[in-house]
Amino acid sequence: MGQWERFLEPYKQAVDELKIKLKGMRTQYEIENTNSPIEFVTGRVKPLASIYDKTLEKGIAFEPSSILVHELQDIAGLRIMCQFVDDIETVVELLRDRHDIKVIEERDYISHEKPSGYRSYHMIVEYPVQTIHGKIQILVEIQIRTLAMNFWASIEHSLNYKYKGLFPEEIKNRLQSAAEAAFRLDEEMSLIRDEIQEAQKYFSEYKESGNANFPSNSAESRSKRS
Ligand code: 0O2
Ligand code: 0O2
Repeated sequence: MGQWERFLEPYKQAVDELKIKLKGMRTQYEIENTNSPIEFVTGRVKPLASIYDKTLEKGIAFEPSSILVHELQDIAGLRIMCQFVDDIETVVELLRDRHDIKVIEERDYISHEKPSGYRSYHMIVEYPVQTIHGKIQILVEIQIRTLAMNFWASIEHSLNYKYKGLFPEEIKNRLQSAAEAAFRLDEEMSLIRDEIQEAQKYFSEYKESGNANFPSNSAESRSKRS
């Protein structure tokens, strides 16, 4: 197990560092009192059991090697959740502009959803990790998706695990139509985006105020702010 621990440590470091940096972007929007395109961020190093499954699937040896690094580009994985579909493009631009990561590949499963119904924007980036033996470049997969896309993907992922990818036809069809429903939900929410964001701003001001002397209805607050 020692060799895996040594191999995976820089991946863990990359995930931890990037999680802090991405959460920092969200905090900066909050400080500037601007709606953040990032709702929340999660990250993980692929568990050994999943790495093992993938090596079987790809027909490569289950051992730390350059082939493994090349074939499994999501050993380090970050996921960025957004409220609105348009936020995804904003986050992608923010990531492209960063000097601490180099974008290697982008996959747009939003305009081109997978046959399963899966939607998400994927970026494979290179991120430098400083080890005691010097700098190494780590490949990281960043998945960017809306809350609705995330809801669908989490459910489908669990079902996929249960059925080992061999869905009964009815479940497969229902999942595809649920994916379309999730996408329509995103579209509907985008139509009232301004209204939602104004309400969210009002709510966070309300929470920060500790209630003291805070206008008791949103109409009053809106008229004061305009
Ligand atoms: P805060 O202050 O709540 O944002 P971690 O190691 O805990 O930072 P991990 O293990 O990669 O992160 O993922 P985890 O624990 O599943 O969730 C990461 C963060 O996302 C947590 O916040 C969760 O509260 C937040 N989160 C998870 N699901 C949702 C959700 O559906 N909506 C929202 N808004 N947030 C969610 P933090 O980082 O602990 O701190
Ligand atoms: P996990 O458990 O999330 O780590 P490959 O990695 O070779 O299978 P490819 O084409 O290189 O596939 O990568 P792709 O398809 O761009 O991205 C793979 C990851 O995207 C998956 O990782 C999932 O996280 C997610 N994903 C892709 N398609 C689907 C889908 O139909 N449903 C769900 N729920 N997620 C999907 P893993 O390793 O498969 O799983």
